[in-house]
Amino acid sequence: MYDHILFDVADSVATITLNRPDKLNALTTEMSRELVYAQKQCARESGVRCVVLTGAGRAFSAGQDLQEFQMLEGRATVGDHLRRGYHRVVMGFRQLEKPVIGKINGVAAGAALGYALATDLRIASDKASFVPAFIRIGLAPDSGVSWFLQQLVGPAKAFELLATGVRLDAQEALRLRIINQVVAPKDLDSTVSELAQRLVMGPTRGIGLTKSVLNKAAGHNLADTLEYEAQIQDIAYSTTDHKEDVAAFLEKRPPQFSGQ
Ligand code: LHQ
Repeated sequence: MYDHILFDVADSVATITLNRPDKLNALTTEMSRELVYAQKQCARESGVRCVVLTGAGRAFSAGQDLQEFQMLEGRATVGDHLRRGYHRVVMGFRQLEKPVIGKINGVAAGAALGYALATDLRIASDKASFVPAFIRIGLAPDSGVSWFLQQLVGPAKAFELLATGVRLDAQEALRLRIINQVVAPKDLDSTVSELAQRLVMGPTRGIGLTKSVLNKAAGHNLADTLEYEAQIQDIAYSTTDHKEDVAAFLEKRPPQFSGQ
C-alpha cells in the first residue's frame, strides 16, 4: 500500500517514515498521496494516540524532488501542484486531533521544512539542519513555511531566514525556538519514544482539543479565541478522560486515561 513512506503502529504510536533514503527522502506526488492516506488512518484508528514523523537514512527530507518536478512541468501549475499535495499534507497534520512529534533526524529543506513545522513538537538530532531552500532556487516560500516561521521567530527573522536560505544547525534552530529539543543522534530514538509514550498515556481527546484551540488562536483575536475556547471546553468537559481525571484526583489515585 505504501511505496514512498513506511507506516507502522506499535504501542499506540503510529510512525510515518519518509522513505526514499537514496534521494534524501525528496518529496514526490506519490509521497503526498501516501502521507494523506496515512494521516486518515491515524485519525480513524482510536488505537493510535500519538504520531511520529521522521525520515529514513541521513535526511529528514530535502523537500520537493526537483527531478520529478521537472517532469511535471506543463502538466499542472505550481500552485495546483501545491494545492493537490503539500497543502493537504500540512493541513492534515495540523487538523489531526492527536499529538504529532517531528523526529528530525537530518536535513529538513524546502517543503519538508513545512512538514517539520506542521508537527506539534520537534525533537532533533544534533546532526539535523533546517534549510528554507526556496530562495536558493529563486522561489518564494510555500507549504506553510512563511506562516510557521513568522509565528515562531517573528517577521524580521523569518524574512532573514527566507531571503537568505541559510542552513540552520540544530542548536541555532533550538535557540530560535523552531524546535523543542536537541539530542545526540544515539539518543533520538529513545527520547522520542519516551515522549510518545508519555503522550499516549495522556487524555488524547483533551490533547487534540488543545491543538484545535492553538490552531484557532493563531489566526484570531482574543474575543474570538475566548468564544472558541468556551465551545471546545464544552466538548472537553464531556470526555471520559476528564471525568476519570477528576475522579482520580478526588480518590487520590493516578488516572487511567482511555483517550476518549
Ligand atoms: C535531491 C534533492 C531534491 C532531488 C538532494 N530533489 N534530489 C514545491 C513545489 C513546486 C516547486 C518546487 O518546490 C516546492 C517546494 C520545495 O521543496 S522547494 C525546495 C526544493 N529543495 C531544494 O532545493 C533542496 C535541494 N537540496 C539541497 O540543497 C541539498 O541537497 C541539501 C541541503 C538538502 C542537503 O545537502 P547535502 O547533505 O550536502 O546532500 P547533497 O546535496 O550531496 O545531496 C545528496 C543527493 O540527494 C544528491 O544526489 P547524488 O545522486 O548526487 O548523490 C542530490 O542531488 C540529491 N538531492 N536534494 N530536492
